[in-house]
Amino acid sequence: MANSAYDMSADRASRLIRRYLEEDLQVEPDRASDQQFYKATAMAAKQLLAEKYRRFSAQAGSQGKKQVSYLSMEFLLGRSLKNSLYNLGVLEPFRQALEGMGVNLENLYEQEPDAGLGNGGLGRLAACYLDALATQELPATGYCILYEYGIFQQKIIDGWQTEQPDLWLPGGEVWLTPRPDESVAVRFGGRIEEFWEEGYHHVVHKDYTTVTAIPYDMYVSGYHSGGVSLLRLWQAKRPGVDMESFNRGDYIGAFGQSSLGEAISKILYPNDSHTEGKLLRLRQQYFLVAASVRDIVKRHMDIYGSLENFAEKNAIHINDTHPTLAIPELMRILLDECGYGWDQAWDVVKNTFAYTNHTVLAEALERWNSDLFQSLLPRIHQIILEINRRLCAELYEQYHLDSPAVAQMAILGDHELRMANLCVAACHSVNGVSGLHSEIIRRDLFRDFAAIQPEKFCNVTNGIASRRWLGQANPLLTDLITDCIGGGFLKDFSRLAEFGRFRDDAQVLERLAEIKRQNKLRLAEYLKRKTGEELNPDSIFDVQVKRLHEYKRQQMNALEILAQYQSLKDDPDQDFTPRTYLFGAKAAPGYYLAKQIIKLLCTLARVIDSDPQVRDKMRVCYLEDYNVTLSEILMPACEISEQISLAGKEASGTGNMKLMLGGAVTLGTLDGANVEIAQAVGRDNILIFGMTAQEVEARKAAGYHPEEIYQQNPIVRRALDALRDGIGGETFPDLYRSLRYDDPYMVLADFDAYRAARRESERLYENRPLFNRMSLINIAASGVFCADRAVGEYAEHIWDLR
Ligand code: 26W
Repeated sequence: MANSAYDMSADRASRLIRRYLEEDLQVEPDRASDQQFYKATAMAAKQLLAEKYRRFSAQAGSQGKKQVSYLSMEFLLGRSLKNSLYNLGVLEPFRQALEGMGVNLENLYEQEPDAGLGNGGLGRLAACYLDALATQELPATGYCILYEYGIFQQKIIDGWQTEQPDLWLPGGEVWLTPRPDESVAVRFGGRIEEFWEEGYHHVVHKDYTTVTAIPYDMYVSGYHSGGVSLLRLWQAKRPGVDMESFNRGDYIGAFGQSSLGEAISKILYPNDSHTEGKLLRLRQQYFLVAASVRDIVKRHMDIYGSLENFAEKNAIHINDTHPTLAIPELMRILLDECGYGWDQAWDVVKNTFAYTNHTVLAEALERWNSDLFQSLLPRIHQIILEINRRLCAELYEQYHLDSPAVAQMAILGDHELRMANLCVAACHSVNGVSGLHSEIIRRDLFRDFAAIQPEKFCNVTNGIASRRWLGQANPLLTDLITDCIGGGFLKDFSRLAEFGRFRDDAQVLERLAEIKRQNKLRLAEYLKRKTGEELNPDSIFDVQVKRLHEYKRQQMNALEILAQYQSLKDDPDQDFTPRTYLFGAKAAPGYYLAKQIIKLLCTLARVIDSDPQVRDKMRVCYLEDYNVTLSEILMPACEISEQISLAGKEASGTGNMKLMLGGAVTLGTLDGANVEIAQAVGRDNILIFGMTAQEVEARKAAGYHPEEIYQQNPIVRRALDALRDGIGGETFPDLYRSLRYDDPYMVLADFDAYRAARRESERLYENRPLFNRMSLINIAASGVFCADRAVGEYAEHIWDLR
């Protein structure tokens, strides 16, 4: 397909921007603010995106191409202006056009709020995949909810996280195109009546409440390709008049369906590791899938006029279990609205759906109370029970499994509906997000299913939108690589490997070091501007950025900082390379221990900073409100990438990939994609420490007693005692008790190895040519972690698109 190559001159860009300023915003260019210029430029970009999308989708439609629908409760997009101009290939003409009007494009970027429609890894992954799908020219639609409030903004007050609402639409809405004509009605509650008539089974849904789903479209352009992905975001509105009530003569009731409907798309649940079982969350989930499945069916019918070839032309992807109800919803449409028999409908469903699991934490596996579910979604409940009945019968009769096995695999158990089991039973493909994680799924989480249907299970290691973190966020490094190997790697990241040839080129290594320094300075200046804090660019930038969770072990990092501080107090003259410890993390609002860990980090920052003996050697910096935009400044400036989760717990990680791409050396456990990073760079170019997933299991089986380590290890004991007795006037009793007596994530077991690895990283860093060489090798090996590769694997092995 034709390249994006717009015939875009600075003149035309200028005319576009002026037109939006004058006609839409009613302001003369010489009087417009940066905010108005941002909006006009965004509208101009949106026009180009929409035109390109129309061409792309018309062509895909006319060629009868199979479509991917990516259902996800989260899309963590960040900002769109730079990405859109960059991917459309019109950045330079727009820059020039704005310059001609006396406006600096970089300043306009700063006007845009992040679209924070996600919590962390899962949501950011979905956003990266839209970019890669478009670049690969695979026709794809992402479906999500148009949350009025995205992930909360984090304010640290006196060391404690507080949450503030993230009202992103005032600046984010310019990217959205409302499509009210494609609205969909979604039904909740009510009751089901069934009867037979003329040999047909009829199902009638009565006394339900209707919520209208209004689509708002966003576009994500591919890079140097003709492809554009659509992201359709549903907004909930109660319909103006409820015709059922109206016709019953309930005039007031007809208008008064409260704000319940609107509440559905009000806010993103800020929780990424614990299911809450809340009714509103279930409403959100069904709202998303009912609107999306209806939309997919409608678009299919528009082209083909029949659902006979639905599975042949549609792949629907379920991003973790949150959109699972798309499965019974499609069954419902086929059975109740299209007159399909059960087996025929089930065939369509099975061939359509694929599921990705993103977590093995038991508390994150979704289960719904069966009664609550039945009252909200009576028909969907019936269908799930029938799926379960048939599943159990098949497991007994066809696979001859015993009751305990069947009870494990059943969808209904302990009066709860288990979403993961429904996904595994119904989908033709189940994948994990790294080699290790996919193994754990097969051997542990879903072992009974894997035993009978091994062919269903596969792995697709996560990937990132490498162009965003390299081409856009790290222009200096992009230039260096381009000088070395030419520019083609941005379209084909496997070519990044060619950069590895320069690992012993002293000049290139020196330039690389200088670029890192520039990126560190850029971060330091940004922080100085934002917070007044000053960083020492000559210190090691050691970074741990990700959601705050015990399994990710930010507390282990904190404990090591504390131990090192104590050690420097004892022996101020010891060899020690100055180090800046950077943290960025949001904690779920109700996760108390996580908030205490933030408080500990902030306390360490304060105590160390006010200690003249140590402050030039160590500095802890807690970055408030870590988000996509901050990560774009941070990733290129980092030297040591902390990936220290308890082995077996982090499904993949994607920050690890972004940091590696920026030239950071990973200091981590053999968990998630770290395993594959180690394979890609070789053991000499990564710092691996701690127990393996197998060793973790063995240690647990043998009985793990952190108290023994506390008693035997003076460094651990001293650091822990300080948590109990006080640091800078603060005590951390809950953290102390948790680590000493319970330590569910085995911080103490890995502590010595972690400390040794940290010291080893200093030794490597002191040998700068060697460290620069490691850095270059990491960059060169990161091509495989590009999302282009990952979506290529989904397309070929799971969606059957090629
Ligand atoms: C129901 C509450 C809830 C919400 C979100 C539970 C679990 C989640 C997500 C599945 C958590 C998540 O973001 N998982 C992360 O997914 C990334 C993308 O695959 C992985 O890289 C991370 O390792 C994984 O933690």
